[in-house]
Amino acid sequence: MKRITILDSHTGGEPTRLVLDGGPDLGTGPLDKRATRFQKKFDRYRSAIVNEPRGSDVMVGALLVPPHRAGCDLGVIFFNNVGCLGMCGHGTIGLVASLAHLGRLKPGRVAIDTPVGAVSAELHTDGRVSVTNVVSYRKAKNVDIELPNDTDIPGHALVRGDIAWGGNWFFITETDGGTFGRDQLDFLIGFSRLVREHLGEQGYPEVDHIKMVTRSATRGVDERNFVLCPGGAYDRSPCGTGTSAHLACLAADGLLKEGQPHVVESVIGSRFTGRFRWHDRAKGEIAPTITGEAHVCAEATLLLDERDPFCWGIRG
Ligand code: PYC
Repeated sequence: MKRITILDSHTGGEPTRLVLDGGPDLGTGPLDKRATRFQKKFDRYRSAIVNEPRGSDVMVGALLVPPHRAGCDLGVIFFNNVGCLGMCGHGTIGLVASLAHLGRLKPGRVAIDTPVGAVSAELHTDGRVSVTNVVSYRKAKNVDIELPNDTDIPGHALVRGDIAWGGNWFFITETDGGTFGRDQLDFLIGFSRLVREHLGEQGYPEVDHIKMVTRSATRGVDERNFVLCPGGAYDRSPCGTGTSAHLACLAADGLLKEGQPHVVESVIGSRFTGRFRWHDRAKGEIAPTITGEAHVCAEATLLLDERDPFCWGIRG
């Protein structure tokens, strides 16, 4: 029987399962190489930890590893129901809150190595966490994606959006119609899946997250969003990497000033506040900071019994 010690948290409703002990030994070296090793040699661990019957499509795993980059205090590889993520904003907030719960972190800053670069997180005395993410930027503005007319989602033949990096690749499309309430989830999921499928066909196969933005009806909230994750689940949190990518677009268009707060609400109403500093204004590169809070919700040991036919998770 294999045992994996975990600590579960959620950040604005989006779960993070931190693996503390019993995960695969990925050796040393740069984290992108270790993430590749994880996927090539130990993918069954990923599935056992986050997939059903122990997890669900919405679960994000966080494997705590020794850092490689100089100056980093710890390293993390995030993963979900289909593979590894470059970075994860809600997951980093969950990681910091979890380590604070264990008494391993005190308020202050921590430097974290990830497969896509170093990020830094600040644990505030009130428990909120601010994550300064990897440098984010817009790669392409006003990309038109053609959808076929014969889908069961009528009236959406052309979708216009930006392609931006925020630690993961996003297609970001804005609309001023729609409340993005939970009653619209079926439409939002179906539509965004269709967009992603056609992005791949139209030359953007790297884009695996779709972010749809609308106005929020809540005073003090700047946008409401819906984010489709690579494995088909939607982000219950306002998505830290998606917010970073969107801040880069707003900054490039002059719609948000350096340091100005931008409050983002998810489809379930949880909130992050984003801000940015210019990293390289001429190149449109920003250093985004996302602030949110996470709550720990379970301390547990996963049991992996080889006699169980679903010991390594139910793979999609
Ligand atoms: O918060 O960056 C994020 C994220 C990515 C996928 C799910 N959450």
